[in-house]
Amino acid sequence: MKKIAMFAGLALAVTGAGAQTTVSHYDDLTEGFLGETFYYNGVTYRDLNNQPGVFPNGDTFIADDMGSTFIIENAQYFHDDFPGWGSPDNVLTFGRAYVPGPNLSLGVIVEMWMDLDDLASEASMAMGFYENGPWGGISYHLDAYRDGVVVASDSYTISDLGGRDNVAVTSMSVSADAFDTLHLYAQYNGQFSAPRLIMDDLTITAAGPTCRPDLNGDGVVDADDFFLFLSYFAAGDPIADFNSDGVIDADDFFEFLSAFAAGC
Ligand SMILES: [Ca+2]
Ligand SMILES: [Ca+2]
Ligand SMILES: [Ca+2]
Ligand SMILES: [Ca+2]
Repeated sequence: MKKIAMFAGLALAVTGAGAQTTVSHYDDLTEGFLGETFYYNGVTYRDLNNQPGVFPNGDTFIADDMGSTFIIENAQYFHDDFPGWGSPDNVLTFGRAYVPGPNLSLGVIVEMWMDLDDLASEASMAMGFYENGPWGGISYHLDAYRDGVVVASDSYTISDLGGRDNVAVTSMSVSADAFDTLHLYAQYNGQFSAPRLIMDDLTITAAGPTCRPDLNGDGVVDADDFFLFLSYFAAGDPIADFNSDGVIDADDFFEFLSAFAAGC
């Protein structure tokens, strides 16, 4: 046990020193349509605007009404108006349309998913949008998932202070030990909604080396983790699917045992 604890301490030290951060600035891409799925900088963007929903005024829309194409928009004028926000000149936006050249439109976001090549511990994004009427009260949400389970969330509610279509900026961020997928979506009164959004500088910090059999995350692989695995296994908890094949069976038990015996 002493040896295992020592190695765990070493791994944590490496984590602190070596956290690697990647910023997706989109500025090396060409303005235009990217399609319904695209890959950039270790992130697969997919399943855009595949949900029906409502607007605050009661109007409704159906799936794909809002367009399901990712778009690189040259937003030079926006960057001129909000110096320090994002990175000139390109942003990522959504839906059906863009304005060629330095002017821009703010596309429509209902939802999208971002699959990460590598486990991450932090993610953040710069956001530009319209606030007040007719958008007031819609909220943006960013959920981080690990193996299909939400492990961190952030949200931002659009103000409703009078006037309409005022351009504003904000950011959202999530952090957890490790996550593999991000879900960005908009809601009004618990249903999907469709505000406008441009985003820039998606910033992802890689998760440190993980010690899988350390189930309780205390940095030591010991009997507590063994009994924790047994209880997940008995309960049919997805965490007990140690080989990630969607089934919890004896293979998972033996795979956990060998990882447990190997330590970290
Ligand atoms: Ca443009
Ligand atoms: Ca940019
Ligand atoms: Ca442990
Ligand atoms: Ca399994």
